[in-house]
Amino acid sequence: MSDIMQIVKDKDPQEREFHQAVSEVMESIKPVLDQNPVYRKANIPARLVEPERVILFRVPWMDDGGDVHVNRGFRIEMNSAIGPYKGGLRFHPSVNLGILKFLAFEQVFKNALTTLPMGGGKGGSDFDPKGKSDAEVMRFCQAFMCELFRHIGPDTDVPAGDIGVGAREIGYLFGMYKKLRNEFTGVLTGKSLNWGGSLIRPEATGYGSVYFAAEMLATRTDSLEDKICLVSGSGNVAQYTTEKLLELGAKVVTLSDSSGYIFDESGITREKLDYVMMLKNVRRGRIKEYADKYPEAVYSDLDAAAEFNPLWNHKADCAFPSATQNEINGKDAQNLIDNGVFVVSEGANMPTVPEGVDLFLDKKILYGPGKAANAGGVSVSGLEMSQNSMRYAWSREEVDAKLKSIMNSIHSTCLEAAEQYDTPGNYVNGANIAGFVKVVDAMMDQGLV
Ligand code: NDP
Ligand code: 2IT
Repeated sequence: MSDIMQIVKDKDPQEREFHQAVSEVMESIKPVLDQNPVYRKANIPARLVEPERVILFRVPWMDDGGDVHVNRGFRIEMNSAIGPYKGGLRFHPSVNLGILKFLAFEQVFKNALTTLPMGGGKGGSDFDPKGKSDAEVMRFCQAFMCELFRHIGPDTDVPAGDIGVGAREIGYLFGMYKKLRNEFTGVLTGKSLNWGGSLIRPEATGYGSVYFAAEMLATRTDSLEDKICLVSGSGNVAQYTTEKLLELGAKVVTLSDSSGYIFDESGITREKLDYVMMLKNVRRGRIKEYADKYPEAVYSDLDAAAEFNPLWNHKADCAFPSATQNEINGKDAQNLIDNGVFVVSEGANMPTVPEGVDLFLDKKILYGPGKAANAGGVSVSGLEMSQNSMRYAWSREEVDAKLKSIMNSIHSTCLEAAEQYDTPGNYVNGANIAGFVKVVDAMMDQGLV
């Protein structure tokens, strides 16, 4: 296993997030490889860490003032053993190959856990939608799709949203795809309802992360009722995590963006959440304004270089990191535990550094890693694909019931795999092992391709 990590690091020394994601999976699957020598004989670990295909392209676009800009576009087609490549697009200035490879790698195992036939992929651009006009975002999306369209398709590769890509961007991307291909197909998920989207897709990641937390609590005959919850982020995942927590009787006291966070000890009510949704989704404002509107809340700036993030340093029962990777460092993990947090359900992808993960496991808290806890989003994307193929739409209740049942199944699959390999209650090992076995068995069946 140290060999494979050495190979990965030697090949791409700068891809730190990718090394982090690979290292965690490789650690979990050691006993599976020991018990199944055929996997090593087929050199499965080396095949898993090399994307099937990487597409990197120039995206030239013009701003409202007539100036020309050039961004980088990417699509990582990581693994198609169990279905077409599937995974989101991220538009954020921090995007690079290493970040997208980590996300695509995680996506392979996550998608395998959903029980739906989806391979793994991820893409995006270092374009920053913040502060851009709708017209600029549209021109960027069109320019991006002018290259991406030749690589994707409803049975080949089906992108969706992620950070910086929501309903507005999916609309512009779909419009250009349809024009270029002269085809109306389910080539993207997260579409708006009146042209092929699925009910509950916007809600799915946040709702799923809360359903997963509820399942974890149920193993200790406990529930989310009256639990105090810390939520980070204020985008798609954070908003619907908060919505479902409110519905289940929990109290949410924090939200954040990359500039700062609010602490509202009295709790974020339905009315306050409606304000956040308008602020973030319509006005595209900053979370700071929440404290102007609701003076009982305290706003603090966040400093990414600080020793710890004060958002994770409040008395609480549960934490729902829903912003970005590595947002919980070792000190934050210790602060969470010291403040009484005993449930962590990851809406974001890889939000906890390895030192924090080890601490959570060591202290036996209920810790749902992203590839299990946030799989609700891609699951309903899979359901959107099914509905598009059937040219049919399920009701809100039907999709929500399927989402709930998928999250329950992911939860029990993780527990069973963890138990089978002698680490009961370890959802990290459970998710990595169960996802791994499903994908590599398909790879073995399909031969050396
Ligand atoms: P959004 O773009 O809707 O929201 C992202 C939120 O996180 C914003 O509040 C943003 O603040 C904050 N954020 C982003 N980058 C940083 C950063 N570097 N530092 C601090 N805060 C940051 O994205 P989503 O809600 O869709 O995604 C959030 C997380 O959930 C990501 O990790 C994503 O990969 C994951 N995820 C998303 C799924 C989905 O269906 N959308 C599915 C599964 C996982 P600001 O506005 O200041 O940038
Ligand atoms: O990380 C993720 O699972 C997503 N951004 C959603 C992917 C999808 O295809 O819906």
